[in-house]
Amino acid sequence: MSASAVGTGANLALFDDDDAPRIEPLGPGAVVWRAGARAFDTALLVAVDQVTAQAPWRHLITPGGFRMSVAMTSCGPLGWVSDRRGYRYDPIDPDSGRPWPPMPDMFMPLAQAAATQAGFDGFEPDACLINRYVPGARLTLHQDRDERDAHSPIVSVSLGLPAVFQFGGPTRRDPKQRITLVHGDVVVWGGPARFFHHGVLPLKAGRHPLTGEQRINLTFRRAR
Ligand code: MD3
Ligand code: FE
Repeated sequence: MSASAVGTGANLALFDDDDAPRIEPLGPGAVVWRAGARAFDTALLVAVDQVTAQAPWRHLITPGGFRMSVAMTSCGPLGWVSDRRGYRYDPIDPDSGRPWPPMPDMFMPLAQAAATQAGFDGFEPDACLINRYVPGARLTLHQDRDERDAHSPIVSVSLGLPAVFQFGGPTRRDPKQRITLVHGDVVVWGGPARFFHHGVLPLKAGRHPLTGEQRINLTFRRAR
């Protein structure tokens, strides 16, 4: 068995090679930290359950009147809201009338460690959006441009079933790369990539030992 061992002398096989965290550049300002969140997966999923106990999953309605196939919630000072009035960041969960739940303890250090590793020091996210995909759910090609802070990156953490992520360029018709994001992958989108078009293809059916028939994605943003 080959393994990346941490420590000297001791036979500490913490990771199989497939599970060992490693960094892959993806494009201008975009970096994938493969398996970067793998060591915290169970704690992250417990924390997601705590958030959704206070701010349950919901299917937002786009300004065009379509129900999103992805279920969402948020935590932290700001959450993302969509309705027929448009998209915005809001400190109040419209479903409860209360502030969004706080970010669970390990969220901030993980997001900051990822950002720092990709060259974005001092990342102070004020919103964490949580997306839930079941088989067939998808996110059509879009740009994230509701955040007022254009200098901060977006950090995303994938948990559960794998997804095929589409990543284009500054215009809608730019050529697109497809990359598969698996359980534990962390991606930092900064610099020019911050405003590139992107989307998620319909989730394929499957079962993940920790999440069942779902994919959970966390995105950390500085919205204002
Ligand atoms: C590239 N979420 O919530 S995460 C979103 O997997 C969103 O749930 C996807 O796109 C998901 O807005 C993708 C990766 C991601 C997030 C934000 C980006 C990629 C990005 C912003 C700019 C460029
Ligand atoms: Fe997005």
